[in-house]
Amino acid sequence: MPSDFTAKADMNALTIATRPFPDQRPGTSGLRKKVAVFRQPHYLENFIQSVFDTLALPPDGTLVLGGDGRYYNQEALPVILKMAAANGIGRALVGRDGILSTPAASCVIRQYGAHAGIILSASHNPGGPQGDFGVKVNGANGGPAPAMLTEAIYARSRALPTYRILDAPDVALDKLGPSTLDGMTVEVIDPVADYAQLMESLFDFEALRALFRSGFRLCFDAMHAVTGPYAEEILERRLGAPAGSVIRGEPRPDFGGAPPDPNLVHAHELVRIMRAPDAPDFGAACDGDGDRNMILGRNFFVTPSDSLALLAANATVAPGYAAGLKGVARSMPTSRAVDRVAQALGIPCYETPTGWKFFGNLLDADKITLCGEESFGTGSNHAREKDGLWAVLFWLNILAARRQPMEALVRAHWRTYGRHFYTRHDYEGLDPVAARCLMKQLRERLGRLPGQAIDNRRVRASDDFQYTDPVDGSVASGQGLRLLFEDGARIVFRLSGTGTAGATLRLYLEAFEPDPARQGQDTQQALAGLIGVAQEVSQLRQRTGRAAPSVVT
Ligand code: VG1
Ligand code: CO
Repeated sequence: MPSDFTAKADMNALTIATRPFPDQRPGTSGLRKKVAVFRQPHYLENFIQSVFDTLALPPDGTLVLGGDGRYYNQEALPVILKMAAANGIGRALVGRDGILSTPAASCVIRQYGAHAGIILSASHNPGGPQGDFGVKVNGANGGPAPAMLTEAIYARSRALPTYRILDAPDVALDKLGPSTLDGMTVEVIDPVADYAQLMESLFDFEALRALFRSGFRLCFDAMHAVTGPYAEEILERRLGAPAGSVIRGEPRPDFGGAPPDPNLVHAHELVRIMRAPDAPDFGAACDGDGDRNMILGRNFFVTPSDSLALLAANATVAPGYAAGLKGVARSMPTSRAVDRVAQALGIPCYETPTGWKFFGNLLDADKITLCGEESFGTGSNHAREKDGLWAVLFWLNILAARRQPMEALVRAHWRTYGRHFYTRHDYEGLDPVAARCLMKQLRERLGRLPGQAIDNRRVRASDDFQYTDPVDGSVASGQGLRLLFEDGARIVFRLSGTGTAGATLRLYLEAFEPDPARQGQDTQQALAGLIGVAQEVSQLRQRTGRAAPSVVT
C-alpha cells in the first residue's frame, strides 16, 4: 500500500491523491470505454494502479506492454511506463512504437517468463477520438486475467485513494534495445520477430512457400489495424506471397474510419474481392488487436464454428500438431460442429462461457490443444489468446497438404460429420434497462417451455448457462439463456460484455442437418423457423422496438 511502499530509486515518484471511479469493472475482455471516458483526469491512472496493487508483482518483476496502435495508445503508453517504474516493477518489455498484437503479447509473456502483460486495445470496437479504448490485463501464463482477478481489480478501483507515477520525461519507444526509467529497465523489442518464429515452429513453411510458388493467391485484409506488419513479414516476406497480397496493411489510429471487425459486414472490401470472377484462392481478415480471424474461400464463407471443426479434423497435417490433439473446447454459443469431430477422434470436448479467459486453465492443465469461439476466434496451446494470423497459417497449411479448394474441403467435412447451420444476430445500442428486462422475462418464460412443441421441434431443456471450471472448481453463472431442442437445434440469448454504448443483445441460432442433400441451403433460410421462435419467445420487437438485427454474422 502507498505508505509502506519502497522503490529502488523512487526519487521522482509522486503519490497522487485521487477519487475512485465507480465504473472500472472489466467486461468479457478488459476494461473498454469511449476514449472520452479514459481521457478524464486520473481515469487511466486509477485503473492501472488498481491493476498493479492487485497483481502485486515481485520487485524484480517483468511486465509486457503493447497495444493495437489505436488512438490514445500513444498517450497511455508513457503514463503506464512511468507508473510501472514508480510501482517498483523491475523491467518492462515494450513492442517498438508500443505495438504488440494480443496474440504476440501472449507469446512474448510466455517466451520471456514475464509476470504480467498490459495490452492497450478495444479489439474489434471502433477507434479514433470518438471511438473506444481499452486495457486488457494478462497473467504470467500469457492469458487474460481470470474473473477472480478482474473482480479484485474492480474492487480495488472502488476504494483507491492514491496512485504513483514518476515525474520524468517520456521514454523513446521507436528504437530497439534497453534504456532505464528511474530504477526500471525498459526494453524495446521487435513486435513481430518472436511471434513469427513461433509460427515457423508450428507450420510447414516449406510447404507454404511451395504453395505460393505454384500460383496460389491470397488476399489478407489487415483492416488498417495491428496485423499489417505481422502479415507482411510472415505472408509476403517469409512465405513469398506476392507483394500486395496484404491489403490495408498500414496500421492507423482510427483504422481508416471503420470498425476493425472481421466479419462479412465490416470487411466488405475483402468480401467484394472474394466474390469477383477472378477472386484469389483464399481470403482472410483480422481484427483491431489481431486475435480474431475471418476465413473465406472463392465466393465462400466459413463460419468460425466450422473453421474450428475443420482445424480439429485436419490438425495433424501441421507439424506443431502432428502428435494429435489432447482435447478441444468451444464457448457455449459456438456451434457444436467441433463436438462431432472430438467424438470421432475420441477426445474430450469442453463447453465454456464466452471469453478467452475460460480456456486458460484447460490449456495450462494440458486438457485441450485447440479451442475457439463463434465470434471469429480460434487458438491453441501455442499461446493463451486467440490468434488470427495463426488461424490463417493453419488453414494455409491444411490447403497446402490437402490440395483441394477450400469450399470442396468444407463441403466434404459436412458430408462426413453433418452440417451445423449457424448464425448470430446482434441487436446493438439497445436501452440497457429494456435489454435487462427482456432477459429477465425471458428467463422466466423459458422455464415453462421444456416438453412443448414449437415450430415442429420439441423443447428438450432450457437454462441459464453455468460453468464449473474442471481445474480450479470456480463457478461462472448467468452466462447465457439457452433453449435446447430434441433434434439438437439451439437458441441462445446473451448480453454482450464488450460494448461501450447501450446494451447489445446477441442471439445465437444453430440447427443440425445430417442429410447431404439439404446441406446446400442458405443459412438464414435454413434457420428461419428458429429465428421466428427466438423473436417470438423473447418478444424482441415489442421490448426493443427493433424489427431487425443490426449485424448478422
Ligand atoms: C465478444 C465475443 C467473445 C469474445 C470477446 C472478446 O464478447 O462475443 O466471444 O471473446 O468479444 O473478443 P461479448 O461479451 O461482446 O459477446 V476481442 O477480439 O475483444 O478480445
Ligand atoms: Co480482438
